[in-house]
Amino acid sequence: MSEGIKMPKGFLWGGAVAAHQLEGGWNEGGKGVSIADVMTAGAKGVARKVTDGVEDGQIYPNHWGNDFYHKYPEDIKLFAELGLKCFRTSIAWTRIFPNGDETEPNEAGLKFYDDMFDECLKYGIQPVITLSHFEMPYHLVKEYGGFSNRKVIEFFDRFAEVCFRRYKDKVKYWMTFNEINNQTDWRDPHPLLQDSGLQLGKDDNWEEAMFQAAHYEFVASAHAVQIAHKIDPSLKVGSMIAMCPVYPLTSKPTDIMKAERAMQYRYYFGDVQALGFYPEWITKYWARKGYNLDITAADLADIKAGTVDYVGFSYYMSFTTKAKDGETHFDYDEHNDLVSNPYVEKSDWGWQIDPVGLRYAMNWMTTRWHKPLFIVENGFGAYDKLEDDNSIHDPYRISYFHDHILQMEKAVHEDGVDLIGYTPWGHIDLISASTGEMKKRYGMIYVDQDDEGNGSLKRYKKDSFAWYKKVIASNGEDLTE
Ligand code: P53
Repeated sequence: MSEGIKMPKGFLWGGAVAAHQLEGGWNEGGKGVSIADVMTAGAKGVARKVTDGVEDGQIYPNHWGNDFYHKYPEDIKLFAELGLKCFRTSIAWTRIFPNGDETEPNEAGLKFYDDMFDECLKYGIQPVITLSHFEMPYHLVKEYGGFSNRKVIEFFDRFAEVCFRRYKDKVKYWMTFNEINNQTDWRDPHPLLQDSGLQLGKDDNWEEAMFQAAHYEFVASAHAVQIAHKIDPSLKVGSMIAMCPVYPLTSKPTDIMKAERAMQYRYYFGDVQALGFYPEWITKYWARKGYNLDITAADLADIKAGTVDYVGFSYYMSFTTKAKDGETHFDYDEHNDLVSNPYVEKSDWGWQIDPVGLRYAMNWMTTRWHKPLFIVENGFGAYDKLEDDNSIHDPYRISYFHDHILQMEKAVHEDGVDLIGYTPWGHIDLISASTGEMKKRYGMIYVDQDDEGNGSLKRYKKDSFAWYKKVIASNGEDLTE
């Protein structure tokens, strides 16, 4: 029995990773130090530390990743066997501009991606590329304050232009900033650092700093769209939004209003990048908070002229919120305002599992932004066990994918959502972004390595490999578990 629905011809089934989480080779080929290179190993409930440069005696899991930098021919061969039509990864900014403020790019870094993309294209796999996936050069953080500084827009523009020119014949789909709205959780220093290169002090206003940095990123992203189209009008440049729809806990009108404000707050990033202007509520919000942002008329014109060609998004989970007693502004504080949803289950890391939320989110974004969508991350982080015969049985992952893909197919076939492709996250095991662990695994391909970087680095197929292979081969029709 095949309960799935065939996807339209040319649908891009793929897999997704990010340079710093799998490449390793952190100081090879002239690469500079990135934010990810100064983040230590954390664990479930234990935050990763950020050190002031690379220090002796610390564990930096992104220094080794899963060694894709050396093993990519072997890995891409496995991706081809899986049947991938596309491969989403990022270009490590620090391989191209090691410090970020050079005027000339590093040829060895450019060559690495040329070779790696050629290896993909050899098998008919098209690379889908994120320019900045949580890893700006650490030098830009230290010397310029990351995106708190308007000057960093120029450095990003140069990086983007170099990449578009060099790879325009190999890469059609691009994204500018990974999960640009992750920083709505601005009370946590990590999203601010990963998204915007911000390192703030106790006395800074972190929320205001987030709005300012995000603004400069919107301008940089809008520039990138325009630069790409000038170089080659057929290039498609998308945004990348972390889509966790926020539900009201109950049908109490105040809960509904709270959830509405939460959606406005988490997704104004998408409004700006897809519609080309700031939503009405936000200027009132800034005024009430007394925020004074550097936003010029030229910036707003750029934002309007550089709306994205499509909306790339990640989907792992939904959120739920409720209003506090007596609340009147319904201000959303992501760090403190989320509650548990009694109707859904959670992963071992507490991420709520909600397949229907994916369909809901796809409908919501389509009606609001009217752009093609691209699911560029979706997946289930779990503990896996390598058996004595080198098999890995991961029915939980198959079931997660089954349920989400089915909802995705309904959104396309029943609701008319225009969807470019689907690239599950970490189809090969890699370093977790939030915890730095190896044992929070997403892959269909197992990598034999532990949290400290010990292991044979051998690759093994999990049960989900054969399952996803069949899904792709039937273009989404055969989802039988
Ligand atoms: P890890 C938070 C919430 C949703 C997605 O995450 C997130 C995050 C930040 O960790 O990140 C994306 O590895 C991100 C990837 C990341 C993946 O989700 O923390 O784009 O880099 O690895 C999964 O389990």
